[in-house]
Amino acid sequence: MKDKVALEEHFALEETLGDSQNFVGPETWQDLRARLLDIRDMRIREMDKHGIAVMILSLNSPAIQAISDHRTAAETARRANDILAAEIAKSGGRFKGLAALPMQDPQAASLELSRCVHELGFKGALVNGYSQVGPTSEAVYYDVKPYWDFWEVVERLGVPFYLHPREPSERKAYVGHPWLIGPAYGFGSETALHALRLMGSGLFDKFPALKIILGHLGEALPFTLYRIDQRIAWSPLGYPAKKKVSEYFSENFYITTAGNFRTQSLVNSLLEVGADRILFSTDYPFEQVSEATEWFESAAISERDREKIGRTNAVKLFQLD
Ligand code: GRE
Ligand code: ZN
Repeated sequence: MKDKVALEEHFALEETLGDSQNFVGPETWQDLRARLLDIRDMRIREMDKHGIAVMILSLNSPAIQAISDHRTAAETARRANDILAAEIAKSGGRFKGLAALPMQDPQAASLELSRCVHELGFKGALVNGYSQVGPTSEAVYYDVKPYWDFWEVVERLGVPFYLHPREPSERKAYVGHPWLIGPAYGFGSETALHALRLMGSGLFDKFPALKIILGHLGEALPFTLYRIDQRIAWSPLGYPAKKKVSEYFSENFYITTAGNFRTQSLVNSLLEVGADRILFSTDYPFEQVSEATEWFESAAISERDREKIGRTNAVKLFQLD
């Protein structure tokens, strides 16, 4: 399939590069490092070779979210967004941008997102989970009330918010099992929990037009929706939101194939949310574009769904031309 669009695709600045180093051994790091820093050379070659017309780029993880000083977080986000905007301008339409945001300070995040959308032409935001805030580096999740003015701005701007993983905030249960903490498992369970907090808080009752994107085929949520709904309905512990989790998941969420190239999981997702809510992505350079593409092109789905997932859903969601 030609002219695919991919939207969980990362780059790094020299100063955020170190955040990605611990996930790989020294043999792999040299290559990963070069690919994170490169925007135009290797990346465009990969795109051309594998039929990707446009990549919507975002900073690596956790980057801004792990900077506990508000001002440094805001300055670094601004610098990353300006650098990305300059690359986009030189790319002849091959790249678009998702803003890095200093979520430590909801007002600064609102201002930076507005700037990125209005002045830099960005297509939305990508945030790497909870933020570490203040001297204790406490983990702050975005369902809490101080963020609702921010969400109002996101809704008004009409752009999607990509909730991307980072390592879990609670590590006690992982002690002695470091292999679980990162992208193998902890990333997904942390991000699914954050998404569930957003849904259960009633955020989408107040701001029904919000659009949240999750990678990795929804961080396993499509597989668990039925059980979550059933057990919440039965629970005496209270659930502040008006609709079922599965309803918010189908109305306010989109999921991408980033880093989850598995037909069984894609078919489960299709059965839960339908082809209009699933978008192709690779998770480059943490994944290979070749592997993502070869899997996607031959996955046992209808050609009409392949067209939607590979391109037209993204064109609509991001108003690409
Ligand atoms: C990702 O962006 O999803 C990612 C990382 C680091 C390691 C693996 C991975 O940020 O998939
Ligand atoms: Zn990613």
